[in-house]
Amino acid sequence: MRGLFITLEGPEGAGKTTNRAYLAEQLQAQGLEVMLTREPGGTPLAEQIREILLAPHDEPMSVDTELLLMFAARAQHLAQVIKPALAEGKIVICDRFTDATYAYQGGGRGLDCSRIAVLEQFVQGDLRPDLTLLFDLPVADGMARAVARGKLDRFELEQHNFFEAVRQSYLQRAQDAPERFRLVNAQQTLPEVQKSLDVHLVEIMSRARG
Ligand code: Z5A
Repeated sequence: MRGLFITLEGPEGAGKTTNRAYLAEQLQAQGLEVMLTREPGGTPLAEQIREILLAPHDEPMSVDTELLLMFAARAQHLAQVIKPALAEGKIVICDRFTDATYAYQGGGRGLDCSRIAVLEQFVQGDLRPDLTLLFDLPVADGMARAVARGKLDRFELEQHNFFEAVRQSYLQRAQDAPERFRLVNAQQTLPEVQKSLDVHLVEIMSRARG
């Protein structure tokens, strides 16, 4: 038996973390086993890599270093958490995964996506998310939410153009793989966003029950 691998994606302040908990509650209320996790991170070692990635440093981090650290954390996360949970038949809901690498390191930093694809294959083999909810909202709205929340990390200190490229990259990926992506309008109020998630919850429940 293999579980279901759901990823949540989107730019800053899109509400992934907030809605991750909502999705889990709804699924658990139906008796389904859910495991919530996030990237970069999800294991003690991968969380240490996350700290290196998110903290501002005096020494600039090269784009290749950033890319390799993302995949190093992912390799650890897959081995320790994601693959075992899927093997136990759980629904894994992961806040960001490899689409974020294509959006941030590819779209935002301008790395050639073919290099990301090589690492994706190396680290993941054939494993890909079954379903990806893309929480989309204009950059200015997401940044306003992130700023209101407090101290900004190394990524959040980037400029508007970077985030616009990230958003466009996500939207392009969703357009290229409509069978996997579901678009969520994250600009709405939280109750409206959660209401719009109901249709996706029905799909997740039906797929989880096979
Ligand atoms: N990154 C990368 O570059 N490459 C990769 O491969 C991966 C990641 C995996 C850390 O990710 C960084 O790593 C991230 C990309 C990069 N860059 N940044 N920054 P993260 O997911 O941990 O960090 P994040 O994107 O900054 O998450 P976030 O800002 O926490 O966004 P969120 O989880 O989508 O939003 P939230 O925390 O649920 O909500 C933000 C605030 O808005 C909060 O105060 C909420 O109460 C509020 N909120 C949420 N929804 C609403 C609505 N609908 N209306 C009003 N207010 C709302």
